[in-house]
Amino acid sequence: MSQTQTQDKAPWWKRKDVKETATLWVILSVLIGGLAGEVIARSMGAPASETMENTIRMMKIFTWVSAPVAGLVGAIALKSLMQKRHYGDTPPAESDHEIANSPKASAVWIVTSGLLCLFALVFGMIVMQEDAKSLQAPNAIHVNVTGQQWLWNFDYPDNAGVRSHDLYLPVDRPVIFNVSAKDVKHSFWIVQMGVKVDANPGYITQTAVTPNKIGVFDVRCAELCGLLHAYMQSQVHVVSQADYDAWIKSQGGRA
Ligand SMILES: [Cu+2]
Repeated sequence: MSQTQTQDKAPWWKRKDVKETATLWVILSVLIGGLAGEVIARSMGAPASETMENTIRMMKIFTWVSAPVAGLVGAIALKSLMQKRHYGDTPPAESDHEIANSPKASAVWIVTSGLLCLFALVFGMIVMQEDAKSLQAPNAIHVNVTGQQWLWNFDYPDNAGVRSHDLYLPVDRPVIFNVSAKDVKHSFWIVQMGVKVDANPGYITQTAVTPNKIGVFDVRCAELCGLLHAYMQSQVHVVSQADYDAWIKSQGGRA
């Protein structure tokens, strides 16, 4: 009894359980921020465009900013589970907890949440603005992308008649995709380039990217579109400008 009274009289930041929860909070925040950020970044593969580099950076920042929120919830939950156990039907005296009626705590929480949301909104808009840059590039090549159950068609309007099921792109050159669909809704996704846009029948949606790495990357459908949706995938070959010209020629185009 006397111990509870002494604890109650001490300011809240000097209480032992508060200090322990705070320590747990810091440890969990660092763990969540570090681990979750890495898992998110690595699960997408090495980035093959500046858009993807920006996206990964943004995901890492958002993870670090939200880690303390998850960390605080985890710390309080763990601390309660470990040291606030209670058996029987009579609730313990401290169950009538002060924080439940604290307008100050509510205000801090509402303002913090509001600021976090505002940060995510403004930051996201700046990154999206940056990503749209390639749409204005004067030297961009155009590719018409058509999704159908269950494959992708790539047409090269600068070289009429050239059509492929695998995408070929020159490195370091902006490309504008005019995306549409033949039958149902699909979603055009180049995983390692951070490009994902809906492919709707009867509409053309534009998106753009500048591939900055030579290699072979994954193209997938990201919208459940029927029985073989999971198999609706192909590849994008990012090659040098000379190899690209050679490929276009081999397909009957004039490079
Ligand atoms: Cu699909």
